[in-house]
Amino acid sequence: MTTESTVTLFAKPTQPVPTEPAHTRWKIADIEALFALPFLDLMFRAQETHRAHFKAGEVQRSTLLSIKTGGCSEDCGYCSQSAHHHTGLERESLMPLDEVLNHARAAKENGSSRFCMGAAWRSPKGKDLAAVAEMVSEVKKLGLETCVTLGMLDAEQAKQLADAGLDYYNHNVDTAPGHYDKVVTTHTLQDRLDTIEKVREAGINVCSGGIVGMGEGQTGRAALIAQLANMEPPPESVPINKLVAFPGTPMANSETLDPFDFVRTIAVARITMPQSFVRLSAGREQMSDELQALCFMAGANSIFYGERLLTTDNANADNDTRLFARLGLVAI
Ligand code: SAM
Ligand code: DTB
Ligand code: SF4
Repeated sequence: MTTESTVTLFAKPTQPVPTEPAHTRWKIADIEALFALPFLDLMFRAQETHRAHFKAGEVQRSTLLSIKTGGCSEDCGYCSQSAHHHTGLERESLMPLDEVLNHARAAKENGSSRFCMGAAWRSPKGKDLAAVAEMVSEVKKLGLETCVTLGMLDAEQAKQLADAGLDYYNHNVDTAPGHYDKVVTTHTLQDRLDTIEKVREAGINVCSGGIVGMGEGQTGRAALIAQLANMEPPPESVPINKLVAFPGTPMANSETLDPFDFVRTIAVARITMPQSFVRLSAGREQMSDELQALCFMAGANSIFYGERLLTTDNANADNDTRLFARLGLVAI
């Protein structure tokens, strides 16, 4: 039996005391060092990693639909749908199934492979979850992958969604652990991690990422990426959102992030999560074609595709088609 005294007896006196858990794959300092690389060196490493794990130029496309908009009890500082902010957004009830299916059919026709349904809830109630489970199984029948984002889940709810055939659950860690309570006070990062664990245990793929441009700084971005990259395993899908500064939210006047720091975040996500799909997510509408091309160079291999995100406009779909043709990108 190992006792404290035998450990002391056999431990080398010079051995450093570990400061991070043994499973820590990526130390924050190492991620910060990636961020600090000269831009071209970082891009080169990201391309090398990307090409070792994916076919360069293949980009997955997901279409979003807000199935329940506004009136959310949570106070997330970036969100147009929080009842705590005066954003002028109309609160809507859960969208009927036939309307959801019309949107899903259009997404399929336009070439998306995944349909993501989002609801402005802290967590779903029983009858709402049953309705969403039906949406999931009906959307799947159209030959689309399914993703939902409904807030916090308990184990039973995660199982219900898994039984409906859900492919992905989106639940973002959103920002650096040390910055979380400056952004949200009505739930904790630990609440989010608990839901992610339940989703994993139910056998659903995890979609989890964050938002940059909320005053987190480069160290904060490194801590956000560390949080994701050290998950066991890392999320299969990692959306990197650039804050959409929505009028009426506390973050409406946030300082705009240097576009190259956004590209760096994508590159660092690619290097630290080599097998994950890294999604160039919110904020694409404000990005030039050239900036988006840099994001693809940095290893982004997924986008939100279609005219709308949840409550804001997405990049124009016709322009996306042209951009894919101009860059030789292939939708998968
Ligand atoms: N209520 C659920 C939740 O919080 O997980 C699902 C919907 S919530 C709108 C989904 C994600 O959208 C958030 O976690 C956040 O990352 C992203 N998001 C919301 N508003 C955003 C904004 N203004 N800019 C960028 N991303 C945003
Ligand atoms: C994610 O990471 N980004 C999407 C999706 N998951 C649900 C949402 C972006 C929302 C952008 C602001 C809006 O349209 O309300
Ligand atoms: Fe609600 Fe989600 Fe918006 Fe937070 S991010 S206010 S939980 S809809």
